[in-house]
Amino acid sequence: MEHNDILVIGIGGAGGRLVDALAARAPEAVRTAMIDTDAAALAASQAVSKLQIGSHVTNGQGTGGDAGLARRAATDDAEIIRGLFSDARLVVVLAGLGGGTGSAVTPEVIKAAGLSGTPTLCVATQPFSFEGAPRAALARAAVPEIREAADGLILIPNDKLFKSVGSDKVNEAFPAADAALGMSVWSLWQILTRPGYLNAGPADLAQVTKPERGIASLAWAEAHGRKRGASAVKQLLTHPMLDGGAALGECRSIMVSIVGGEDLTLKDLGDIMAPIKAACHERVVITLGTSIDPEWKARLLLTLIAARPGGWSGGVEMRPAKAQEPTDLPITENPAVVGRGGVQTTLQLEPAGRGRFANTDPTLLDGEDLDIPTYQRRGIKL
Ligand SMILES: Nc1nc2c(ncn2[C@@H]2O[C@H](COP(=O)(O)OP(=O)(O)OP(=O)(O)O)[C@@H](O)[C@H]2O)c(=O)[nH]1
Ligand SMILES: [Mg+2]
Repeated sequence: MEHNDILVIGIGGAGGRLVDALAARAPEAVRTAMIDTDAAALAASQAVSKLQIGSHVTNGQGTGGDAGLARRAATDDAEIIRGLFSDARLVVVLAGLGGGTGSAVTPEVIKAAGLSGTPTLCVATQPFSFEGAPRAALARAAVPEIREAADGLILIPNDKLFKSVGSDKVNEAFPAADAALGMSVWSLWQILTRPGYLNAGPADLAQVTKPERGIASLAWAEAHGRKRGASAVKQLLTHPMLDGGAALGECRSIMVSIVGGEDLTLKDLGDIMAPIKAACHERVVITLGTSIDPEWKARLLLTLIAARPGGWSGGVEMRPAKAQEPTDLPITENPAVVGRGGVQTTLQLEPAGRGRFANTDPTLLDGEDLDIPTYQRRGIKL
């Protein structure tokens, strides 16, 4: 994949800031766009292409959390949105769910990309718990729609993102969180466009992030010095985004990306991969991609994407969108469904997730979180 085959689009205020954080890492390399209903946010953006939508419904003021208004903006200006994708081979959409524009325009942009035949990966943040119920509801409503339309979805709960940046001060934590996320997306971009000897392509990325896998999460670690491999993997396996690493035992498919300098050794790869493999389920499919960049001499950036069938703590929890492939889960058929040759419709149960255990430490047994109902852990539809 060429470096300009990937178009990165930020949607709404947060999406725009994430794109800027990414572009700050690789100013000339990344092809960027921002779509917003807010003229001032667009003016502040560093994106190469800027698209103001819905000016007749929002007057360029943003939607103030009104998803209906944002949806109208997107449908009214669908034609110009479609124009963005013309020669992209992969569209990466970045947005903050919980705002009007981010929540309602993101699914529309992804659907439009799909109609033009362009695969999409969406990386979206979920609102802080202190932002309140209406924003949480907007974000929750957007997720199934995005899961339905996107080829891949990675969800980043802001509560956990900010826990990972090591600063409590608002004016430090926001730039640091956006920079960390921008850096992780950059590492994926780097792996796809500048592969090393161990390659991971868009198909591998889609395998891990496709909605049928569950909810994909992203964690990262940067390290330098002689023991950088061991140090990076230690950080990664205690990363808040991976629920401290314990939940990896449930993930059946992960992707690891390593960006390093020309001094990256096989020993570094071994130091990194052995503990990751040990933390995962014995039948996990691991895809490893490396990228060598002279700028990363004596340093390395480790990024891991893992999909967990029941979702992660602090985020949206749900059953897998569709039945898992037979190789993924030990129980693949429900005898009640297949045995009598009839068709049983799926009960429309609320996604149970960890329910009232959502904010507690998982009760782990053999890598399984017993706070998640068994039918959900096994991917069984009732
Ligand atoms: N990580 C991160 N999250 C942000 C940032 N700014 C806002 N958010 C999150 O993103 C959500 C949406 O906020 P915005 O992006 O400002 O909203 P919008 O998409 O522009 O939507 P409207 O302005 O309501 O039309 C918020 O509820 C926050 O949870 C940011 O700089 N970084
Ligand atoms: Mg806005």
